[in-house]
Amino acid sequence: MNAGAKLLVRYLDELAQVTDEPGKLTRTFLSPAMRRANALVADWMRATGLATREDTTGNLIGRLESPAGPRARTLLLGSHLDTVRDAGRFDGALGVLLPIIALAELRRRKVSLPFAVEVLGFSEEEGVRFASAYLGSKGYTGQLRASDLGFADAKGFTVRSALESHHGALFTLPKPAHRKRDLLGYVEVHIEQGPVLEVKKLAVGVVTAIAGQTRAKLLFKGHAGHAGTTPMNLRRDALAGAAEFTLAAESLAKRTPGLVATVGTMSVAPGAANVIPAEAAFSLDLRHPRDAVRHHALRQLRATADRIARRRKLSFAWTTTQDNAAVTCAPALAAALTASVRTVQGCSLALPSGAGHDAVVMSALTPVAMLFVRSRAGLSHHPDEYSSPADLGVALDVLIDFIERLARTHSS
Ligand code: HGY
Ligand code: MN
Ligand code: MN
Repeated sequence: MNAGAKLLVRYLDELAQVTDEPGKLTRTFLSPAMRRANALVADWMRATGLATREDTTGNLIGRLESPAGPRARTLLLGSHLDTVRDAGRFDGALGVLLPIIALAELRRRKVSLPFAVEVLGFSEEEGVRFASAYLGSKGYTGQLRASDLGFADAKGFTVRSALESHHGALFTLPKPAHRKRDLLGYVEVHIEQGPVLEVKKLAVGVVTAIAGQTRAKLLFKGHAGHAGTTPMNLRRDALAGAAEFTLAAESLAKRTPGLVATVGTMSVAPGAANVIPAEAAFSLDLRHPRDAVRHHALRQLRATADRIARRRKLSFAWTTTQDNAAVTCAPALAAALTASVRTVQGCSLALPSGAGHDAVVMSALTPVAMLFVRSRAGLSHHPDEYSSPADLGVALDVLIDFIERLARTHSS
């Protein structure tokens, strides 16, 4: 294992100890653990010669100026530092830490870059706290909207109140961190979170496109009642309605190639074993590589929910909290990344991403490309998420080769 990969493994392990939930890895938007994570990663950035700052959306930014001067364009690298609940230690963190080590290696080799580099640690990609993902990269690219600031977490804090208490100042919607013409592109290294590279026995691959994604909050409302005395035909059971909808979403996805549907959270009120549920509030996550298929599935599921509500005499509400179109990676940037993969790995593989990534949001500001690293058993969003040090070493060599390749072909 090369020295860079060894250091990367150490960084990943150390960062994985920074959590809001002792005994498991959980770091959510602007939490105490996120503050500590930003501080730790900023130390590593500064040790590599990057100037660090945190923007008003809580993103950590490490910047390496170019000897070519302030007019040089900038290459963006990065990923997210927040995690899902009980997460693995690679999702997001890998894409922030690996570029830091790649830049340290280029400095050791005394490689002078004709462009500046920014390593980005986004403050919120998973959408765990506010059910709306990408708040970090939306802030960085000037795509945060007033409607994003109104989402509330489980304790009733809004995005706006969380941001203002984090910084102790009023929050104003940020402008894009850069002008399009000042950027060379955004490259994100990320674990595949799927089985393809493992099946193909490859350490890394290059992403072709990222699936479109819709997330929504759904609410069925019925009527509480006595579980022992209320006849079945007189009930207005909100949880039974939500369960019927969940199975309908699953069966629609099973019969629609490429569609995935997930109900990941469910809360029931009043929540007693002997009371018929009056309310069932739950989430829907719907994805497909083609937007037309996803939009058609959404129409079908809304109609299904309305039918269930009418038949069970329930009320129903649907709030879309996120809707991202599918994104195609920039061919020229992906081709350069593929050339580096071929140089290091001997061959490359192009594959789509079913998972969402900050690259989706970054694509509005600059061309994007992604490098995937093999995930053992395709497992992710789980503490057993794993990529081997050997594969991490391959990814590191690919990014180093890619940056040098860009430097050769680019004069600012
Ligand atoms: O949910 C996703 O696709 C990503 O892990 N945020
Ligand atoms: Mn994730
Ligand atoms: Mn991720």
